[in-house]
Amino acid sequence: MKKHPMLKYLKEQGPQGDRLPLIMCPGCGSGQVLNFIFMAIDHLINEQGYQKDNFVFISGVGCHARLTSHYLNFDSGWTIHGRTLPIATGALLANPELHPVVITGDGDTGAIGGNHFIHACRRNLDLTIVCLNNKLYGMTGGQSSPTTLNGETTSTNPYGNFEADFDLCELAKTAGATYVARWTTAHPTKSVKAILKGLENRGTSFIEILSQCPTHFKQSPSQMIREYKEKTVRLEKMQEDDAGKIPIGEFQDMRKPDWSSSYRKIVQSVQNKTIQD
Ligand SMILES: Cc1ncc(C[n+]2csc(CCOP(=O)(O)OP(=O)(O)O)c2C)c(N)n1
Ligand SMILES: [Mg+2]
Repeated sequence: MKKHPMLKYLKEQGPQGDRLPLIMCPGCGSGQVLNFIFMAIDHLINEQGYQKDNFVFISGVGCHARLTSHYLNFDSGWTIHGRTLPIATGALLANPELHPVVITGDGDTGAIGGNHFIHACRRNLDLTIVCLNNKLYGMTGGQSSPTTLNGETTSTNPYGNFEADFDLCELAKTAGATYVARWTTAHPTKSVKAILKGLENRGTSFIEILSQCPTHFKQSPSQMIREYKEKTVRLEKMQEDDAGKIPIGEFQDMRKPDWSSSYRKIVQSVQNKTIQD
């Protein structure tokens, strides 16, 4: 049988034998998102002279984090729930030439790691953050997360979520991230392009991918993917009667100095001043 072209980026074997297929539930969107990330990285490796060692993957805890912890044939760190960004920051500061790719979830980024998220964006750290937004805490039983839409039913909101939901892309943009986009598993080409742009951007890139959890929402994956088409609208085409639809597209795409460049600049200026003095 012909092998999937991205299989080269996965560890097929581990100390306890076969690692594949992925542990995820049938129909979970995380395999699709991983494929999008690999396709973007594959392009950089094949077309732009990058090497596998230029990347390091960091994740915390959650279903999405199993991707990093068990399957990647890259340098990677499986860390603490909500603390992916401080650890990715450490990797970046230790080696500013590295490209840390943070695989995170809506809970990891929007709830427990929310403070780290806004400050990573504020600092414009050169990180690519790919957030798999399944709109709940998948790993721990399908509880509501900050991105569970108002009115949606989860294990902790059996009568519908009465809280307001968070827009992680608007938050990233307001906090200062320089590339911000939202797509879904129903938009594979756009997702790959956004991740590629994020990796190429020198600064904080936040790419949110709506990714289905058929297990906890108790829907068929095909129905959920169809709804990603029906219930989303391109940001630039949004009209008044689109209220209630989820905006998708690029929320931010601008250049400003990233943290490491600003840091190097100030170190240089202090050193020059000391030499003159
Ligand atoms: C410090 C800490 N608090 C809580 C937990 C329990 N916990 C594990 S995963 C998780 C939520 C994960 O949600 P999300 O980040 O959206 O990931 P998903 O499983 O949906 O991919 C929680 C609350 C933990 N592991 N560590
Ligand atoms: Mg989640």
